[in-house]
Amino acid sequence: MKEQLRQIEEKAQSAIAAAADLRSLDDLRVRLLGKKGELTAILKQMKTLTADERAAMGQLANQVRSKMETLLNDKGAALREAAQNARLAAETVDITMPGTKPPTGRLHPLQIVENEVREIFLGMGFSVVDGPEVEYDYYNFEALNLPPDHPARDTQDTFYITDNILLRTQTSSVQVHVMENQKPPLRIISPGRVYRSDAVDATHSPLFHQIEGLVVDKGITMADLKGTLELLMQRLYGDDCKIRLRPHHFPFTEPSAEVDVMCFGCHGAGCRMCKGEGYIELLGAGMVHPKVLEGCGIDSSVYSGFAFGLGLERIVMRRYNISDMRLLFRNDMRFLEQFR
Ligand code: 2NL
Repeated sequence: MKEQLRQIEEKAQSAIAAAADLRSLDDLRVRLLGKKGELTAILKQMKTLTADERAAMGQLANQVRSKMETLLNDKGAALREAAQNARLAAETVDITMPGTKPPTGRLHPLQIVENEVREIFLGMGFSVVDGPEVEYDYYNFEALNLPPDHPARDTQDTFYITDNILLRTQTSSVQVHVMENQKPPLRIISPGRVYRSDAVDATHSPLFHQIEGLVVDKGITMADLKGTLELLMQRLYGDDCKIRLRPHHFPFTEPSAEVDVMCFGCHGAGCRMCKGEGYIELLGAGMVHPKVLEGCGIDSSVYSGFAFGLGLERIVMRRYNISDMRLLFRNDMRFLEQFR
């Protein structure tokens, strides 16, 4: 029996030493010390011994048991520490590694230039107003001196929701709302999407962007109009930029003008880009028609104003030398990534 105990201890010692992980060590603990374990089996044979022998054997068995327990516990601690160390090594973060940059978006060229124009006008004391893209016929046409059957409606054919609700063709509609609801002095711009029933080509799109401006106060003249637009163009294209007003007709302004900017290909001398003109047409403007003011409840004998409308696409194409408007709407990343 003594020899058996010695063998159990010897076998246990090498088995514990060989245990590779906590699971097999646990199995081992059950096998060595459990109710069905080898040590228990020996103890069960003790009833065949004399009292003296039993005492001596019991003591020896207890020594073996506590020796095995100590070995099991020590091995358990060693395995746990090794597992912890392996995990720490595996999870080490090298804080000196360069990070992976998430791809950042950037502004669309239309937005870049719109923001620039906004800043220029905010600097001149204008406020920016927004309004609905779905409008009543009244705000898009009638209030702007374009009654039904007016021939100029042909050039601004649009998409109709009902007979008198449509997609706006200009952001003037926003300014009509402002004139109805606020008293002069007014200094506003209204940027936004507008719609026309046009076929798509290199210079046309059924959806495009406009920035309109409106100033109404006592004593506003054509000189204010020219000064304001000249400053805008100098901010956009450089301090030596000049503008030129040519007589034109719009139903909502009188007098009206088309505004040209000096060609920056040739600085006014005439070249291929401006077809020898020295100037390039960029926007339309004029003094707000008295009928438009009166229709909005503004006394045209006290107040006068100027207004202008410019197409954002045209400005952007000029600025970045883009020859086809469709590029602005195609969402091709190779194109869009070029703009800062
Ligand atoms: C163009 C250029 C223009 C206006 C827009 C306007 C707005 C109000 C009153 C009077 Cl509320 N006018 N806007 C004026 C002149 C030109 O846009 O080529 N339009 C067809």
